[in-house]
Amino acid sequence: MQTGIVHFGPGAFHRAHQAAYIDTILQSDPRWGIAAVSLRSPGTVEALKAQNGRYTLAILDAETRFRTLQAHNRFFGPGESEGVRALLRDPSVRIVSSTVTEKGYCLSGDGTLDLGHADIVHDLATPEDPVSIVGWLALGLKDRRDAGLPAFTGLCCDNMVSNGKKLRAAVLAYSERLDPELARWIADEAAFPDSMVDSITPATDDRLRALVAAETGYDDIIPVSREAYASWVIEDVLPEGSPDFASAGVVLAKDVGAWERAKLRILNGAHSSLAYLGLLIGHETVADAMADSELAAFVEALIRSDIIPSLEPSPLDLQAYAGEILDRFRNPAIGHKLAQIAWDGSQKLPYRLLDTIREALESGRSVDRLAVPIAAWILFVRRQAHASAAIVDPLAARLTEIGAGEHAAEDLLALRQIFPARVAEDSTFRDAVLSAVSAMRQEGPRARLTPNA
Ligand code: CS2
Repeated sequence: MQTGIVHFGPGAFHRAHQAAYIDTILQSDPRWGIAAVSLRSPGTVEALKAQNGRYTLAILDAETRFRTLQAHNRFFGPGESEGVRALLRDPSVRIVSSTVTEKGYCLSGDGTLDLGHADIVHDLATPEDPVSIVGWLALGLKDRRDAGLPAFTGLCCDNMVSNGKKLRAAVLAYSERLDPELARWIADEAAFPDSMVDSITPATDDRLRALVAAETGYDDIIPVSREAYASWVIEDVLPEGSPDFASAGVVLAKDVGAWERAKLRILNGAHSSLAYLGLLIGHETVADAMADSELAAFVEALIRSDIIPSLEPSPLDLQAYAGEILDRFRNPAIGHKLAQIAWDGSQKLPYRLLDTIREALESGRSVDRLAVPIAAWILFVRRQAHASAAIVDPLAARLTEIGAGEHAAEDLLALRQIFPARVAEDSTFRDAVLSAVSAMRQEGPRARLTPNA
């Protein structure tokens, strides 16, 4: 197996999703082994290396299946940046992909590079020793240009709308500061396809390790699990000499936007709504929340009556797609923790719910129901802050401070990194959120689940 892909962020989602597709491609084309890069946290890479890249993918659904994957053949952890740099210069590497979560791209609330972000400030000061994915892509591409080699493709696999365009714009804005010639070269030579990635993948825990050991006899430290469903749509701008993604079932499309928006707004929007409402009610997993008929009916109404209208017209059959997603949420085998979905709300709400709300406001549709999950997020932040419980979020310190204060709802809505002015300053939206917050504080988290309540 050779190495043709370098991947930053080899967490559970990457290993359950992209690596499973690449593992299929590798059956007939050995050029596309993946180098796993995790320069900040050693855990996964060390374990992957110790297992020689081999681990188990447990498919937990109507049927349970186990698949052994072995798509990674190089491993880079903290302190191994030189090796990564050398590999990025290797012309056999054609794809540099990433799953570093939304916050890993160092973007501002408007989706452009945050030049004041500590990692970007660091990388601009020491561009030969970057810490951010943006800095790494720019350095790798600079080395390629200097060596007269073709550019590699930057493939973002995180849940952001227009993820490739955002990554491209971020890399260009960063390079422009260092070397405008380089920025022009990257703009002309490197592809940054948009992509939509989808498969529900809970975090790995000891229960999964025990299940895998019992069922396969392999004492795997880093198994991953996911549902049977998986999809990957990549914008069809890959240069010649890229892996044959289509041969593994990846859809190559001219315009990924319709898929991205539908997936983020319906699946992820509903997920985050279930997470905050479900946690306030006292549920633990998505399947538990879906077994709560009042909550499930609320989320279904949210999707069908509020989210889908924001996506129309669409080339997709959105009502059918929504039905499939609701069925996937009911999968009892997967044990997907609401707390995991609740992480990083400040990064997720904009793509998942606030874009829908902005469009509803612009079209004069009601935002009463859409305001309920936002109110639930506010009450979740408030509850965590008052209980001195952790908030996992890049804005955690600020959220905890505001959440413990007198005017948590107003002050959270004033955070422009999350709520754009044209949403937060719209009185219809503000009134709807503040009224839901006060009803839910007085009557409990179910106060706004039923219509006309
Ligand atoms: C979830 C996603 O953790 C979360 O926030 O909404 O990871 C979700 O499971 C995936 O996007 C499904 O493709």
